[in-house]
Amino acid sequence: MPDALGLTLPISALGSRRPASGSKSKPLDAPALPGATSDQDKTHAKHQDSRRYLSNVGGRYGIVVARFNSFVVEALLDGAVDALVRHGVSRDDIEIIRVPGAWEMPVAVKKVIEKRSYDAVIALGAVIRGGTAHFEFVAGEAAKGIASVQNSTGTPVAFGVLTVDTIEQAIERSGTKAGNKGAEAALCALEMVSLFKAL
Ligand code: INI
Repeated sequence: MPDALGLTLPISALGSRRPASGSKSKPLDAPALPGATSDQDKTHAKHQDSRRYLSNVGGRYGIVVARFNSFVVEALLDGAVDALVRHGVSRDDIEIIRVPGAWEMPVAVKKVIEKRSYDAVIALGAVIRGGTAHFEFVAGEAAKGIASVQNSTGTPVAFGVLTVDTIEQAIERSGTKAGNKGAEAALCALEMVSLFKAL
């Protein structure tokens, strides 16, 4: 095939993103993510698209926040709101709903989904083992309950509930050396909304 200089290039020199002549595969119209190989690019093209455009996702979000261990959870909330707003979500499209503790989160998330029909919900809390003998119950039921609500309603519910052994570990994950799990949960919510729009 002649190039701009009139030279003939082999098909392989055109790069892996152009389908071979006669191939039924569609050309990909978006650039590959840095580091993606051609095989990854083809296999995960749709998935990658849903990650690519997080800035234009939009959508409406409910954030269900536990008051227990609020010194940590409020930092998760700051991280989550910051991540949503930085990716273009309007503050008017974010509602914050507070509940007493992680135990109350599943039923609250379910009610919020039923009454508000958000595109996604973000559940934020912190269950710290050192703080209670019933850690296993609270953490286990919060996780199971939230998963169950997500699966039964079909609305994405990002799990931003820390389940850690110590207060130090909680602090590490709420905006210090291990990042901010609230912000990470918000990015997951954005990605799921983007994905569901694209499907
Ligand atoms: N709730 C939490 O969110 N985190 C905890 O670490 C915690 N501890 O340790 O007990 C906790 N307990 C409260 C629980 O979630 C309920 O609010 C309470 O049992 C009333 O139903």
